[in-house]
Amino acid sequence: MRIDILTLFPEMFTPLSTSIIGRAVADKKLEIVITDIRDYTLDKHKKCDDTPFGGGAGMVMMPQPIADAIKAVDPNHEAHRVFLSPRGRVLNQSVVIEFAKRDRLLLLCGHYEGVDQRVIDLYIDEELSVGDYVLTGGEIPAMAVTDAVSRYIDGVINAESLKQESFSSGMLEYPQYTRPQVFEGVKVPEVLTSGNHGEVDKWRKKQSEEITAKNRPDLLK
Ligand code: 4H6
Repeated sequence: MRIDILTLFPEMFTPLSTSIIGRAVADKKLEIVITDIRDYTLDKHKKCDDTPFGGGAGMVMMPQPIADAIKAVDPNHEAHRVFLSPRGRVLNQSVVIEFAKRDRLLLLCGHYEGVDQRVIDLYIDEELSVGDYVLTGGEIPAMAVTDAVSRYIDGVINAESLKQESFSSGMLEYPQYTRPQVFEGVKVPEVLTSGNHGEVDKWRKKQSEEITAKNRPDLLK
C-alpha cells in the first residue's frame, strides 16, 4: 500500500519513519510519501495562503499549489483522496478497514482557516474528521489515519490481535495485567491466575460490558 501525505509541515511526519510503521516501510509493505505543498507554489516568496474573499479572520490555503501537488503525485487518480477536516465523515474502525483495502490513499492536510473550496470540489474524494474537536492543522489526523490503517498491513501487528479485536468489536477492551502479582499493594484479580480459561473469558466479557456501559453506552444501543 502507498500513502501520500500532502502538507505544509513535512517535518511533523518524521515519527512515522521510526517504530512499528517504520518497520513496515523498511520491509516494503508500506510506502509513505510526504510531499511539501510549498514545493509547488509559483509565488516568488513561496506564499501558499491568501485572504478570504468576502472578508473574515485568518488566511485560506490557495488552490494552485495543492492542485499541482496532487496532480504530481497522483496523475491518474489512482489514490482515494481524503481531506482531513472537522466537517468530514467521522473516522471509526469500519472506515479504517475500508481504507486498508485500497492500494493507495492520499491525505491532504489543511492549515490556517482551511483550503479554497474549489480544490476540494475538483480534487478530493471525501472529507474525513477524526472527531468533534478542532486542531490547528490536518497533520495529526493524517498521522492517526496512517497509523490505524497500517495496523491492517500484513505483519505490522499480530494477526491474532486483529482477529480478537474484530471478535470483540463494538465493545471496549477488558483490563489487562502483567507481573508482578502485587503492585503497590494491589493484587491482580484472582481469576486471571486461576488457570481456568472458561472463567477468565467470562470475567473479561463482564468487564468489557461494564466499561462499555459506563464510558460508551451509545455502543450498546
Ligand atoms: C480543514 C479545514 C481536522 C482543516 C479547517 C483538521 C480538526 C480535524 C483544518 C481546518 C483540523 C478533525 C484550521 C479549522 C484551523 C480550525 C485543520 N481540525 N481548521 N477533527 N484542522 O479531524 O482552524
